[in-house]
Amino acid sequence: MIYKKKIVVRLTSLSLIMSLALSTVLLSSQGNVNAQMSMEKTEAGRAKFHHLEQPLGLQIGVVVGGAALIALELWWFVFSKKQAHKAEAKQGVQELTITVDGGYEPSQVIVSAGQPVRLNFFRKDPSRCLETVVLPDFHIARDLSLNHVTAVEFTPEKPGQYTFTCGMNMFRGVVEVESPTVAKANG
Ligand SMILES: [Cu+2]
Repeated sequence: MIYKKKIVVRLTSLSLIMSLALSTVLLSSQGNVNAQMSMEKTEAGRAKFHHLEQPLGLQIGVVVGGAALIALELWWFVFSKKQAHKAEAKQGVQELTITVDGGYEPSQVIVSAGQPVRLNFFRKDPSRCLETVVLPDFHIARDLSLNHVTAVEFTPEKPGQYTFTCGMNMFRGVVEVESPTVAKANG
């Protein structure tokens, strides 16, 4: 639910940015047209109408191109967005693998409250930055050995958002803990 809201907020801000960019492009192309027109006037006023058509075509091209860019951007944003991953319950433990490589993937995991969680951190990144994972809310700080899976276990009692970070708090992920009823309703 919270995640969906975030997407809507991000989409809105993205489309705002894109429309701003588009209007800037349009304005600057309009400026070019005006500059060209005034140049035509000084050179040969008669040819004005004939020459006006080309910039108009250019403008349509800019609009179409801009619209295509927006569509592409939206498509990329919606479909290539890293999704939140729901931990799968196996024998009473909600388990999920998180790849540690230039950050955490997935960086958003969904679990339900009151059930043990096991996050398997698979560290591929040799940088020392990511060698420790910290879950402050669960008083966990664990060293991750390179190219190995390190299991981190805890049981979240209350719904909420709990962050996990690298030792220096530069990379972050979030454990979204849902109440068991919500988790059931979402399937
Ligand atoms: Cu770090």
